[in-house]
Amino acid sequence: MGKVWRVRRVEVPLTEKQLEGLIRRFDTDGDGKISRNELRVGLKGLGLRLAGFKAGCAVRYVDADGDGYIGDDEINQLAKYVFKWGITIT
Ligand SMILES: [Ca+2]
Ligand SMILES: [Ca+2]
Repeated sequence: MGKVWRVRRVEVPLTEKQLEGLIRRFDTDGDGKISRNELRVGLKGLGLRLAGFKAGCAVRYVDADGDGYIGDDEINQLAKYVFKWGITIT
């Protein structure tokens, strides 16, 4: 009450849990894994700069078993990694 909310450009930082859900939706071919390309497209969709570069770094960092994809058990780590970038939705 009496509080004026500015509806334009309200930046809400995503939590790790929200990021994880978001990242799962990047899996456009539905194989349950996030490829570097799917991550790049997804990050770009969030308006992130250098999405291709960041996707490459993220996969290299997070891909523990080295298959080049972010599997189900690695998505949680990816969410943690992406969280550090402080993704916000506007
Ligand atoms: Ca996929
Ligand atoms: Ca992997």
